[in-house]
Amino acid sequence: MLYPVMTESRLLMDLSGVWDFKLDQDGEGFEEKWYGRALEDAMTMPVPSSYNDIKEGVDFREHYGWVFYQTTFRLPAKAVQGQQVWLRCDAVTHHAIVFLNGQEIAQHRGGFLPFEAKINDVLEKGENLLTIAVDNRIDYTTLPVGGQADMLSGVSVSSSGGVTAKKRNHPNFDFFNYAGIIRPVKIYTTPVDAIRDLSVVPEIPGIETRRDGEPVTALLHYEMKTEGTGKASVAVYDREGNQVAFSEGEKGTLTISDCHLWEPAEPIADHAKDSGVPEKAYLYRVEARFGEDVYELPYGVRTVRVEGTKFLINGKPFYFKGYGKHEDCFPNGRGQNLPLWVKDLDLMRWQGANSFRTSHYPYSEEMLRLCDEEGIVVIDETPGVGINFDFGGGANFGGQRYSTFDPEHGVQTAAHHREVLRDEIDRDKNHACVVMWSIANEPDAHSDGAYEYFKPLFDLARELDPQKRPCTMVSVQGGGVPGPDTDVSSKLSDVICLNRYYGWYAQGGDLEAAEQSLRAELSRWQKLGKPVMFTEYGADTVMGLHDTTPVMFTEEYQTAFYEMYSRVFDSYDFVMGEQVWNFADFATSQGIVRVQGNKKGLFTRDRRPKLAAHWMRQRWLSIPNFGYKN
Ligand code: GCB
Repeated sequence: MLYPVMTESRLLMDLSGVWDFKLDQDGEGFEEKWYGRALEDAMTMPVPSSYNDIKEGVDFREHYGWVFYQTTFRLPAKAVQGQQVWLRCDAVTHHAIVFLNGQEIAQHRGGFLPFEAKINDVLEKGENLLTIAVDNRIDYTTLPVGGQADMLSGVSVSSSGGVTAKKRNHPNFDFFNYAGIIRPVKIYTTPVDAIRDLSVVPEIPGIETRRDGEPVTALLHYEMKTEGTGKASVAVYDREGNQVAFSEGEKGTLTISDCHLWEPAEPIADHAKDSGVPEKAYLYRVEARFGEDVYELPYGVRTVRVEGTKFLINGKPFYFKGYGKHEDCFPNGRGQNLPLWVKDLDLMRWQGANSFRTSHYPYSEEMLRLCDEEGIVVIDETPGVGINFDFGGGANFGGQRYSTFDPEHGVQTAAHHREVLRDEIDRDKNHACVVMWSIANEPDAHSDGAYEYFKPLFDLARELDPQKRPCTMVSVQGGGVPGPDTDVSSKLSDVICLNRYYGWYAQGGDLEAAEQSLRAELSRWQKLGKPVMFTEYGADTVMGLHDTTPVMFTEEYQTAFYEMYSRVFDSYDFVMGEQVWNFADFATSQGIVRVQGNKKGLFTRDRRPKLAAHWMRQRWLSIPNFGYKN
């Protein structure tokens, strides 16, 4: 689905603002048709934002079920006359039903990807009443997965005899289940004959043997999807606005000679002198025309490929330095926060990092556009998290021991997983920053049924992605002896991505033993001959806790932990990346192992650096983006 932009043929209106809002605590909103008239006794609520922390009290934070959002708008008649008019929700978490003037116009499952509906037939000339009902319930059929008891304090249900005061969500994942209209709601127009999709695939002959600085010719293979009739063409413009390539037809190849490649940015050496737009993250403007319709796309030209144990960007071995992250802040929750995201990318470049993973769901399109512009490399993850009853125990706290893929009692997410993967690739396929798809985070990759569940998803990703990026699934430390023999990612993933907590959840406080286990495991993966990277490793650290002996939870322990892991990574050539857990502290459900959230950030939730952030900065500033291990 194309990101909506304003062009000479398209209008774009953003309905962000303060909307009316009501919790449907007694489950009567649909029966009473709240969507058919102005919400009674409504309160104010910003859009976009999660609602949980905006208003005070447990009723908001722990709400279970539906809420209703409402606003009104009028459209300028002349501007929409003779045009297709679309309403687009960038993300509503997790399940949405949209009503316009009392009529249902869209339903959507999944909280992190866009959906849209054509609204011409329902639009009124004067005021329009828009209502979005949002459900935050998660269970065995949703992604992320909800269980029957909290992952972090799962014992509570069985040891309390099953007594709970109110129905609640039980996330089978370690981040707060923020909900609401978390990204903007927009209206856009297109002419009747319109471009519906555009995909652009780079090919750079000779890139593998090119020396830095040598001129390159790039071929861009493009394909448009259109509706109606019209003449199609695509032009490419450079940063100065010069046309550098042109082709006619809905499908074709554009040739850019002396092409500027898109490359990950260098760290910012001097913030005051930095222009902000890294020279290396070069973006062209691709302009597609069909009849009267014009659509444009910022576009970076680069190639990505795995060869042996190397991850090649533009034919050169890239070393990932960065983080697992979250879209998380106070009080917006997972709601769009442009100042924070720009700040985060600046902090990354301050620290010498070059990448992050969109753990554990697709991030906002605004963030990906920023990463294209700022030269930050992204591993794009689906919301496939919590597909692991052995680890999270979502189904098993009553002692049942159901297997994750048990046809009757296990997860029922396969069809939805295909749906989100399809939509995510469709949304993000043109981003230069996206270099790999992560099909799932820490699924049960050891049990019977894992291969059968995941193989079709890998096949689907490889079929759907026009750029054929590498695919991975992020491996959990659990479910037997960690290593390639039991983990199906060894068969499926192009890059082995490991989340490891030796020295924290295992061998906590004993970094010497942790180092031995880490080395032992790495030597097991080495035999596979695939690239290996760490997508999580970290220790909870409460800012301000110090000790002369590095003990758990102190800033000294976090630093010692990262020193140990870094030493190990540096001694194995096939380890081609390190992404710490986590960029910043973040909110989680309540539980006995979380003190107001997960504290494994290098930065606090309000982005102050812990001791280890400075240590990591020294390390990463000395590691080049390319050729670190040759
Ligand atoms: C993990 C999960 C991540 C958690 C992290 C932790 O393995 O992938 O979502 O937050 O561990 O801190 O426990």
